[in-house]
Amino acid sequence: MQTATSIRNDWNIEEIEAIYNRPLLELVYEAASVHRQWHDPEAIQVCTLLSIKTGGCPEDCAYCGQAARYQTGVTVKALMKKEDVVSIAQRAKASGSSRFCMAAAWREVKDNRDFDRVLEMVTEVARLGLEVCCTLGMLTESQAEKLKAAGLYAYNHNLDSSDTHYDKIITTRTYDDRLNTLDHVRDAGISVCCGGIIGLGETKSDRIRMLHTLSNMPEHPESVPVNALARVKGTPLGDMDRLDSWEMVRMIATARILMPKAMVRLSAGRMEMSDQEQAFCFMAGANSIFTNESGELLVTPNPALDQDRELMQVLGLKALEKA
Ligand code: SAM
Ligand code: DTB
Ligand code: SF4
Repeated sequence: MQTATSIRNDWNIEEIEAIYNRPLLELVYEAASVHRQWHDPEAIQVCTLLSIKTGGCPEDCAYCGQAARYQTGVTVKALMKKEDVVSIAQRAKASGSSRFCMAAAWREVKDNRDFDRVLEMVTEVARLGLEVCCTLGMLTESQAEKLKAAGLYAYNHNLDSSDTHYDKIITTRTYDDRLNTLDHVRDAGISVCCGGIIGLGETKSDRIRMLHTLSNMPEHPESVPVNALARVKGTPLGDMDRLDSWEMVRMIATARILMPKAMVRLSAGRMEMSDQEQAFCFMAGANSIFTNESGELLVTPNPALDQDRELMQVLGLKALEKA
């Protein structure tokens, strides 16, 4: 693969705006071209996402079905047993996943027995030969180091939205809290997974600002999940309008052009997309999806494994062994 485009960390807002606003097919064509310079266009990384601790979260994220303060009907579940997590990871590997992400509905990690159990899970899942990722909320430096020592490959911590829109969505923590955790992850030598959500009532300029923050990090995140809001009844954003999929395509294509090396993940929102809409996202440079044998992402529906397998076959895509 040739590497004609270079990696830049000095994008300015006007440049990003110009890319984002290009005529759609021109934008997709350019993103697809960049994609081919850095990645195998026939490969998609399938990541299994597992909620290891569900619901009852003290935070007030307006989109989230797991926040204790909203009546969403989600059943609170304590931290899973290590053995159960490891057997799900084994099955995930057997079904073609090369990355396994464990998510907990925590505001932050606390240094207690639950964290010790997560560290053991990390070690055992890593031993299976999977890229192991966690998303557990805020981390201190020493917690990031412990995760690294346990064998953690990547940590997911999203910006969620732009700095300017952030406090309309979450008030129980700040944008700087997010950035601090990301610094701790980077400093511990863990691969960074960081993206956001669109469809939260933000403006186009908010989306561009979020892409600006991501693409100007001293090192780009190795992984950029692009989520469309999965609307959950009972949350403040439960009645939002469905996001126009072309916005997803623009977001993915712009992320691909700004951060050519990153894995761009078509994350939440696939349940409401047709095969054709998803195919457009892959054309625009998305090269990963999340899946789970339960048919749920965390607490919202997600396409079944068979359905994804069929879509990949129709599009001639193969599962990437490892990124
Ligand atoms: N509690 C931890 C945290 O918030 O960092 C980790 C788990 S949380 C579910 C991980 C990410 O999932 C959030 O930062 C958000 O970007 C995304 N997310 C959560 N609910 C979502 C929804 N309903 N639609 C789209 N993305 C969502
Ligand atoms: C990410 O950016 N998307 C995934 C993963 N990281 C943890 C989570 C999406 C959650 C979707 C809504 C739900 O099922 O709760
Ligand atoms: Fe809690 Fe994470 Fe949901 Fe926010 S997104 S309410 S921190 S589980």
